[in-house]
Amino acid sequence: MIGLLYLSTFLILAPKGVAEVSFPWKDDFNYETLDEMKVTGWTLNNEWRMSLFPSIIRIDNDGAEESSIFYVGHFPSQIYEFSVETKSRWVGGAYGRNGNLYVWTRRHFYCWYGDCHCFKYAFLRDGDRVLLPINYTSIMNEWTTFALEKKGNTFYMYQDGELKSTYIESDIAPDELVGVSIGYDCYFISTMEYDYISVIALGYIPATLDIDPNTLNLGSKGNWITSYIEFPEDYDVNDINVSSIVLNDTVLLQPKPIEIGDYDNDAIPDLMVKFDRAKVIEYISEHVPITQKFMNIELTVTGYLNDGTPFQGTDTIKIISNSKHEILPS
Ligand SMILES: [Ca+2]
Ligand SMILES: [Ca+2]
Ligand SMILES: [Ca+2]
Repeated sequence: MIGLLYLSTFLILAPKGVAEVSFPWKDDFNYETLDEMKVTGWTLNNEWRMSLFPSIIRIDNDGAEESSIFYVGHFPSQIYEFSVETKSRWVGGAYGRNGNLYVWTRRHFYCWYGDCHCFKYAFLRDGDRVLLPINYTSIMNEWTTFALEKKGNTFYMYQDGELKSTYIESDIAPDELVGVSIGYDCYFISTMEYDYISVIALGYIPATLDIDPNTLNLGSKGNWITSYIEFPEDYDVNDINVSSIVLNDTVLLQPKPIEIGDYDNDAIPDLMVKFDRAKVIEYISEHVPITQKFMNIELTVTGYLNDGTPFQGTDTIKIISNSKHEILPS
């Protein structure tokens, strides 16, 4: 049984030196070797039962132990809403269970699959299985996608793009995504192939934010903090409702100047907005525990498009405290 113990172990043992992935994230299993896969951050549980084909991983279950692959601890923080999808097919053994799609959050784990033993769809929360009253049949050698989406506190379960069921999470505490896995938690003889697994962050557009200056002296007197906001493809900074822009949920932007240009010459338009430097310094002084003369802090700019879609971007700057700021013991 895949248990919470595994998750805590993986969180602690999450390979160091593997870069945080950006979104949307998709792993197509284009690996030559399982070792190559592990280098990118995958943990393989009983890898001797796994094999790679062009762009596919095959996972055997021999009826004695589970086989599963984990990708945990590499996603950016603060992803509370997401869509996770995998494409699988049953190619051997008596038990063709598609999906087998696990989502690990900070507080829970979930799994969505078609249960061919009971001929029903099934949803797991923290190991408790709910068999859905919807018939399910595996068809050998046929590819199918299973997707699990969380929006607000509701999970949406899809097969091949068709909504099959929903589940409302009763634990309303913010719960960020920490990883995904696919594979079996049970002891049936089965061979499954997986074509890809992908994760999309929902809820906000992940903006690229650059704050200028890179180093902020808390004793300095300049007028502004400048921020440049870029959007990923498919989104347009022209659609931003500029009056909604706010820094760290607190500091409103200056009404002027606001400009769309390309200050970093990467052919991606950026929206430049400015914040009152004194207000940003006041915010930092009140909210950031100053433990050293030089520190890195994160600043986040959020806002909405005219149609209400939220966006968010974070940048790290260095701050230099001045004599007015008492340095707390770290
Ligand atoms: Ca593939
Ligand atoms: Ca910067
Ligand atoms: Ca640009």
